[in-house]
Amino acid sequence: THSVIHSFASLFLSLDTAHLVCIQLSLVERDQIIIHWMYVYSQWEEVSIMDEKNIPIRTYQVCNVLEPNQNNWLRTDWIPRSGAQRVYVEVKFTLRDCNSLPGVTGTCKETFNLYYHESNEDKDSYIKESSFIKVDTVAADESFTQVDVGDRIMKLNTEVRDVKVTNRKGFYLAFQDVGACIALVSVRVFYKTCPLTVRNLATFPDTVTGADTSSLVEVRGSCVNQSEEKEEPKMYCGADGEWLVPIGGCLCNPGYEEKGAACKACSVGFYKAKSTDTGCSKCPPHSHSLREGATVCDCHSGFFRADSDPFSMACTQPPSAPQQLISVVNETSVVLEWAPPRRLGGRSDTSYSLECLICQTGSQLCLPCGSDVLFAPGQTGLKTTRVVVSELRAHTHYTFIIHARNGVSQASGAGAAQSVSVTVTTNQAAPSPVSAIQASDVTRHSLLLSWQQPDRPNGVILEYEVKFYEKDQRERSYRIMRTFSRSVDVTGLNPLTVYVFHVRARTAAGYGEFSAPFEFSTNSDPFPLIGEGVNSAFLLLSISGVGILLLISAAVFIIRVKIYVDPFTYEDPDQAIHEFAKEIDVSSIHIERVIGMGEFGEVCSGRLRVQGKREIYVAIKSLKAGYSDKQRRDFLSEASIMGQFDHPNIIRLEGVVTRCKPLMIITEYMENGSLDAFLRKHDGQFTVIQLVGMLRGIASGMKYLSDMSYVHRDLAARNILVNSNLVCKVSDFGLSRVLEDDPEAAYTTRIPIRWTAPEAISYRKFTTASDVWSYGIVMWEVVSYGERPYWDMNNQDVIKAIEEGYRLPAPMDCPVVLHQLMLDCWERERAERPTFSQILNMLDKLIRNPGTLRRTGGDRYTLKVCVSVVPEVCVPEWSVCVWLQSIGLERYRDTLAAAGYTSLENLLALTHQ
Ligand code: ACK
Repeated sequence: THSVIHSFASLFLSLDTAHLVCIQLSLVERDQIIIHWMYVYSQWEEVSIMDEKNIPIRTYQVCNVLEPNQNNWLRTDWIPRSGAQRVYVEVKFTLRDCNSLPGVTGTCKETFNLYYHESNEDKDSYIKESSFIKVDTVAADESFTQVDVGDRIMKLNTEVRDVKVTNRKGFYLAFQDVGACIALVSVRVFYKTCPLTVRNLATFPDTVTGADTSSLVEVRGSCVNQSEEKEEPKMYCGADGEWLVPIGGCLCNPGYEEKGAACKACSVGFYKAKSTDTGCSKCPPHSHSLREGATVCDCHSGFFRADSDPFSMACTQPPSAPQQLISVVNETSVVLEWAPPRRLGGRSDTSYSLECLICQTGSQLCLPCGSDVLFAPGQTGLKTTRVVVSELRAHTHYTFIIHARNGVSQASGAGAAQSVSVTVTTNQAAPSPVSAIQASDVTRHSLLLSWQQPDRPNGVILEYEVKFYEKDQRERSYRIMRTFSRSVDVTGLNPLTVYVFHVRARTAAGYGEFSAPFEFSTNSDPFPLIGEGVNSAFLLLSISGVGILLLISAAVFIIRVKIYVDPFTYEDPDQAIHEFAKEIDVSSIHIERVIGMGEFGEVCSGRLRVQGKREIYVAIKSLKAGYSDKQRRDFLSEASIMGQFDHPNIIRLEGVVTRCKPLMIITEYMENGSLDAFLRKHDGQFTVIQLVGMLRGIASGMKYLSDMSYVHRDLAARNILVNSNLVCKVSDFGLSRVLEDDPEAAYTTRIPIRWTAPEAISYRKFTTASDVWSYGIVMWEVVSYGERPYWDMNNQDVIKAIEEGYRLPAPMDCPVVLHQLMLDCWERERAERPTFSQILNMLDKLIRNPGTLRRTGGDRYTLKVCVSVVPEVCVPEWSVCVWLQSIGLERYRDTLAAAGYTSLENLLALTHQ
């Protein structure tokens, strides 16, 4: 009825006009109908058709190509997103080619549109068209369904579109037909994942790709079983579901190796120590593994592995003992040398250590050596097979044990067994340096110096020697004091002056090293500084106490020696001369005659009358006119030196004349002049005892000079003067030493080569010991009555001969002991020459026992020189003639022949007389 239709139409109008309503009317009664309706999306209908293979399939179809303005929608159910971010929609469909449809006008379309709408829930209700977002317009891919002769051929199109769905839990898809003839065969909705995979021993899970086509999802892998992370394993999942760029990865644990994409345990007999090792390795020599999955191989019994050994290294053994230990003792040092062990145990890290024990004589008791013993290059961890052990005690038994060790000695517990030992006894040695020098009781001019005994005296200390000098003077001039005690009172110092002291000890083995320098300054106070605020009574007591102490020490222990002062250390030579020499008024000198020529001018004899004293004979040396400053200084220096001496065998200085010209040096007068000329004049006229007496005098003078630390440098018979009592006195000071300070002077004609010790010739080492050498030559001069040493050999030949060990032979009738003493003075090593004190003692003994002088050598010096002489007058060669010629006495040839001395044999019987 109309009313029904009307009400129905109003219902219809209330629906969205965009949708069609499918209405079903059921007649129930005559006046009653039931109206069923449902929403349908336009004209799409579900139809069963056959596919290409004639298999029935269900499709949605629409084909309103004849009517304009088509808008037919087909919507899917709600599709849950399931974590996907981009979904792919694969649509399979057939599409009719508009041209293939007869009678269709411009209303026919050949595309449809794909839409989507995101939603959190399955609303299952109406969604407005405008809520959908268009994905794409889909066209047939040239795969229109064509019309063949009377029959339709289905051609299936497959189109895939993708869309980002990230906002809601799910979405709907919708297909909009705008007037095409389509059959939707299938719609497949999917998303992509990168599939579970194992890369670099790390597992990467199935991973949903990113939202954008270009996005990469970073995924962290987890290490497979029995593996550990080497570097964080990472990989990127690309939008197309492909894994890209693996980074980092894992390594199989120790005891496991990579096989396939997993870690498998090492087999028996194999091991893998570290995860970084490439794979399981066979156990190294002398080791084994009994179980699978070993991380290390165990050493066979008797073999060991050091903590530092790599597991890949073979197991090894400790070394056997060192072999062939040899010791060489040198005073208080011992050199130990040995050969490496016979068995090194398969290792190259053998090292040695040295155990040092002091063992008591006659007992088994040994104690470790003290820490003061030195080992070079060291005591432990030695790689060499030689050690020098020094600073040992003298005369002591030591046991040295050499242990050989290697890297497994400790592990094997056998370190101590691999050793070899030797026992030695050290020799005599000089004392070690004294230490802890102290100064006390310091005054303007004195101080009390004390010190500790050397750590290692190495014997009984016979005395201490103290050497000291003003710091400013360095060692140009110094003084020496000797004492038995460990302190000495040093006097005669200058006030407020810094002095440097060195002390050394002497034992039977000789002097030790000097101590390190000890500096101390004298003060300006005449009394020792005791402290401030001391009362005068205390001061008085202290002073008298110190006085008594000084007296006692001086009386009992201290040998005080005056030390010579070098006048050249004075800036002003006149200051030195007036300090050491007395100025004489020229009017008190009476010159009588010229007796010779000296270095600087005439030498005269005369008389000196000093007021209050008796007139004495003097020698007067004068400085010739026209002298230079240097000549003046050199001339006066002799007096400055001589003036410091006071000894019966040293020429005595009476004084100087410096205030008027010519300058003069006045000395005691020596009636017999110089010794060499005197002896030549009295050839053969003295007894041996007289000659030894002269030598004793010279030795005594020289001892005095050496005690004063004065080195003469030109000791020769020509520089000894003889007085009327045959007393010999040493003279000629100053000049020679000045000249020879010149480094170039060693080979100048000024150096008295024949009298000078080799070390003084070659490197100007002028010492008391070189004076001793010269003294030996003087002895020879004396015993040979002024013969020229080495006769007429030239200087170069003399130097060469001495160098080659040649020494002057005993002069005629020379007592063997005297010649032996000469030879002692000519020891090449200056330390081995006797001191003047020893010489003096020796000569004193000879004088007391003249019998010892009786034995003379049969060996005549003449025989030794003959060989170098070419006989000219001795034709045919007659040995006596050759000898005479060599000594310049060929004029006696006939006399000797006449007396029956025709051979050297009977010549030997010739006595001095
Ligand atoms: O051999 P003579 O006579 O002794 O010749 C020399 C010379 O002067 C040149 O040095 C002699 N002569 C030097 N000093 C003295 C002295 N104090 N007494 C005697 N003669 C001396 C030296």
